[in-house]
Amino acid sequence: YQFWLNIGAWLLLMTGTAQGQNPFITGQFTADPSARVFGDRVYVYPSHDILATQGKGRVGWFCMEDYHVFSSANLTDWTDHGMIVTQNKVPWVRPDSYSMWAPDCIYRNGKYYFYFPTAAKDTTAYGRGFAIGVAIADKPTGPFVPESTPINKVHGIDPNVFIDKDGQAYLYWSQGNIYGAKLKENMTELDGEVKVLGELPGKGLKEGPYLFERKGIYYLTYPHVENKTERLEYAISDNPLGPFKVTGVIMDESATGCWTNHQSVIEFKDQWYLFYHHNDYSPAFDKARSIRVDSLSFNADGTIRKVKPTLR
Ligand code: FUB
Repeated sequence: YQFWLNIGAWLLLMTGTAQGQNPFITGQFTADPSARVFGDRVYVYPSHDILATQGKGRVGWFCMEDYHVFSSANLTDWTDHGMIVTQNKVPWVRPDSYSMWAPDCIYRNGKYYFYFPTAAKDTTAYGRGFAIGVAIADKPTGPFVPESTPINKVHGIDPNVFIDKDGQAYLYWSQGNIYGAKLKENMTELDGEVKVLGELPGKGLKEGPYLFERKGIYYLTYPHVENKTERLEYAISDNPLGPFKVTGVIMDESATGCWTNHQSVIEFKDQWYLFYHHNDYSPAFDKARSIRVDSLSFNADGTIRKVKPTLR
């Protein structure tokens, strides 16, 4: 039965939508889109969902072994620049893990820093095994060279990096709750203590942090699940490390029944956008997801207007 569900999902994916519609990437399953504006293009660094088979990943669960990057000058025509990092080439990864989960990428001083979580071989040092690594490139499309070890003192998933106007960089990640710390100028080491970020809702899993700044307000966005599926929420602060005050919902629980959602926010050509995912191409199996984008807007007081996912 699962076989026929998978075949159905693949057919939907390969024959997907016309360009310019949601989901906007066809030809492969994508999730956890981290969008960035580099120059005059938008680059999207998503996770890459594949289907686990006996002996490769855990059947019925997430299965991810590499990352691709996509770019567009108009958010309609997308180019797949190919695979930029694979678990086989990362020296500290557990080779049977297939858990290259939600990544992020940022530019600093002529280099592009790609952050990714995955299971580490060294489970003594990294608890349940999830650590966060960095791969560095001269161009947004790579080639990215992974560092030989993950970032020291960071245990968790879903890295996100923010560079403030004063040049200070911050790393955020999740492990049940959301954590943040300053990064050194080299972008590969923490600089100072790890902080739990403020008064986020106590109940339920919070993951996928993505921080952005607009008109002096720091917005910490994150998926939060209390019941069955994740809701995109946000909290605000006047400081990148908080304390943050829970402020509202950006997107309600998934309309398609996808357990996860995961967001990023950019401003491109004077318009704000929310990137997120659903499982449109695989309605019967929500570990095969597809990334989407919709416009985002703000009220006069800086609060975010709720986004309704556009239909296919
Ligand atoms: O894609 C695997 C995990 O699912 C991500 O790391 C979470 O944010 C959730 O989307």
